[in-house]
Amino acid sequence: MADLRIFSYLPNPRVWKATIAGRLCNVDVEVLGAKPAELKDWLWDFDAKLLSTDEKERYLADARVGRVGFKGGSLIKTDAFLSAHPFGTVPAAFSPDGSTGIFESNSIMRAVARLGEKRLPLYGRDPYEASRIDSFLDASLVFGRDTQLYLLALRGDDLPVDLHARAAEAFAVYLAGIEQALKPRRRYLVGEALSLADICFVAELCLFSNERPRRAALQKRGLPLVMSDDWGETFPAASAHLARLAEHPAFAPDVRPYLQKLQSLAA
Ligand SMILES: N[C@@H](CCC(=O)N[C@@H](CS)C(=O)NCC(=O)O)C(=O)O
Repeated sequence: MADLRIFSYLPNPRVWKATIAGRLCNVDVEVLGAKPAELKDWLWDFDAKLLSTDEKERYLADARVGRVGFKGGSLIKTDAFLSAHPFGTVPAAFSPDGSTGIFESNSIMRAVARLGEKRLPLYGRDPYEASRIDSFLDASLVFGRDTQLYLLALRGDDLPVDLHARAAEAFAVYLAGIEQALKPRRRYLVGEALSLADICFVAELCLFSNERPRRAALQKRGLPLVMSDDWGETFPAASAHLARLAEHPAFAPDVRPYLQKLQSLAA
C-alpha cells in the first residue's frame, strides 16, 4: 500500500509537486487518473476508477456540476469524496486508508515532505526555514490562482483580454520575486538545499508553459505570449533555475517529457 494516493487529471504538473518530493525523500506516492476529458467517466472517490456506461447509471445521484476546469460538466463525485475533499477539486490526495483527504497541491506536497522528513528535510531544517518555504508556496498559489482562468480560457475560442492582462501582471510579479530570491547566485530559493519552494516553482512554471502552443491563437487577437521567448533575459536566474532543475533526476521523469511535448506542439 502506498504512503499517499492521489487522484487527478493527468498529466498535471501540480501532481508532480508530490511525485518529485516523493522521489527525493523516498515516499511512495500512488497516482490514479486519466486525461482531463476522460474524468467525466470516472468515479471521483478514494477508489477512483473508470466507470462503464451501466455503472455510471448507478451513480446518477452522485453527479455534480463541475466548476473550475470542468465548468458546467457533469462529474461523479461520491459523498465520501466530498467529505474528504469539501471543495471537490483535483489533485485529491488520501491517506492510505482513505480516511483523510488532503487537497490543494501545495498541501499534498507538504504531506509527502512530512512523511519523508527523516530521510530529507525538504520542508526546511527549522521553523524559520519552514515558514520561509510557506511564504514561497503562498506566493506560488497566488500566481497559480491569478493565471488559472487564463490557461483554461486558452483552451477555448473566447479569451477575455482582461484575463491576459491579469496573467501578464501575475507572471511579472511572481518571476520578479523568484529572480530576487535567487540573487546573488543562490542555488536554491530557501537556505542551502533543495526544498518544496523550488519544487513548487518548477511545477507552476511548467503548468504555465501550456501557454506556448497557443501562440498563434493569441497572435490572432493581437496578444503576445506572457511567457515570451525572451523571458529568460528578463529573469535570467529564474530561467536558469528552471532549466537546471528540469534535468535533476527527481524532476526529469515528470518534467522532461511534458516540456518536450509542449515544445513539439508549439513548433
Ligand atoms: N489550487 C488548486 C487548484 C485545484 C483546482 O482548481 N482543480 C480544478 C481543476 S483545474 C478542479 O478540480 N475542478 C473540479 C470541478 O470543476 O468540479 C491546487 O493547487 O490543487
